[in-house]
Amino acid sequence: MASTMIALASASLPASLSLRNNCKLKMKRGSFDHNALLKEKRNSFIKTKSFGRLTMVVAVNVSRFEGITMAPPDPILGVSEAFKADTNEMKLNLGVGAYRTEELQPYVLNVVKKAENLMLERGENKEYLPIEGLAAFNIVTAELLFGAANSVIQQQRVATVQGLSGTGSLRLAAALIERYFPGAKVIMSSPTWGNHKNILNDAGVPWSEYRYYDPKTVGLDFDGMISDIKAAPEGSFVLLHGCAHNPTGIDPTPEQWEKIADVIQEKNHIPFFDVAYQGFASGSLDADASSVRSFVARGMELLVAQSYSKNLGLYAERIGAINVVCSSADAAERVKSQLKRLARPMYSNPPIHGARIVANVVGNPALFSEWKAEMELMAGRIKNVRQKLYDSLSAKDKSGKDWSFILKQIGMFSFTGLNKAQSDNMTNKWHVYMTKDGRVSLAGLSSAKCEYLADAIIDSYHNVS
Ligand code: KET
Repeated sequence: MASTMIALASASLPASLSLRNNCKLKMKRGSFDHNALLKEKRNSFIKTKSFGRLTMVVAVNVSRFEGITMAPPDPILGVSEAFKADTNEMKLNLGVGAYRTEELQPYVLNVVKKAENLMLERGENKEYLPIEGLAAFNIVTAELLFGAANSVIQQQRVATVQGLSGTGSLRLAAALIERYFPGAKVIMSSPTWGNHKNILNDAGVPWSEYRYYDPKTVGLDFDGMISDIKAAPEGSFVLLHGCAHNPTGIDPTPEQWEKIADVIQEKNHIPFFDVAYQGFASGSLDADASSVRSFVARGMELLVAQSYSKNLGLYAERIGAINVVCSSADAAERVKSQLKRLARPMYSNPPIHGARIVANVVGNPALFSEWKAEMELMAGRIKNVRQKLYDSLSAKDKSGKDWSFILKQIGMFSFTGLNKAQSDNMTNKWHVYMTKDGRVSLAGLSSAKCEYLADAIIDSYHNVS
């Protein structure tokens, strides 16, 4: 914290000195207001020193940022910080959704390494990208999402802008909603990824929740979801997880998706998809895009934020995109121009490295099929530990509790149903780091640790209320 030293009074100089915004000490030749100084001293750590007729006032540790309070740790990324600080050797980080190997090490995909080698060989430069990002990336990312043969692509009805991964793309979409649909509400699932609320709050977009998770069935509250979407003001944006719903791991069935689309169309709502796990729900990139594609096939206008953090393991490269499907190419062009206008003062233009990796992997048939195989391996490893965790829980828990909901969930996570106190016990007693809503990232679990995790869950579930 900054320290300030101020000469307050000298024999010859009258002075009027503002120490803090709300305090002024007036002085005349050779004298000054001791009472005011004493008062200020009490309020702001001021010390005085006298040297004959010269009085020094020393203000220590007075910060202009004193009014700023400590922010709480982030509910997800804060967990990784706490994990790092733990020295227990049994510790497990099941907080953030980040893929680990069986050895619990971070994983850089082989196709990513190959794409980076290609980039080095080509000696590409580091010039600024245009505001909308790398053209080759924007083409392949929309194709990966909608399918290259999709009419929205053929008819150039998609405004695609490269974003700062999923979060930055969602933030750009939120800024577009705030500017061009003032007062429109975003409705989101209860629960949802915690950052959705932060993103909309910071963009000044009003939001509310629709029912999604039913703790009684540990499944989807489909009727609640439908009636809440129906009840939302006409023309609301409906935030939907394209696949592998975070944190519940519960997705609507294809038939349920159709009904959701029906209600959204009836109410003139606009679907707003968050696709952060394409490939991680089923292991197939195409299957995981089917919800979005079925809405597009109905001719609906919609928004889709994409992320390559998980499926290409490009977490820190911050690569993703916002896609706005419009009813005409002309509208798409105008939307794109406004997305660029919103991006320019926020971050000017996006980073190039991740965009080149994606463009190289998706745009190169050999690397693309290699990626799909690696994707299946990652998704498969998670399915294995999911099964093993279920087996361990069922074998060890003699209470007769049915743990089969774990097998019904998909994607990187399992929503265990543990409450905050039980999740605290997982961390404090068992050194298992997870989010306080009871979510564990199975992508951070190895087969070797399944039994240990099952012991921790059983203890927390039965012995902590
Ligand atoms: N959407 C969802 C649903 C999501 O889970 C994440 C990340 C993102 C978007 C954004 O990811 P990005 O890295 O900006 O592309 N979720 C994990 C990490 C995080 O919270 O930032 C998580 O839930 O653990």
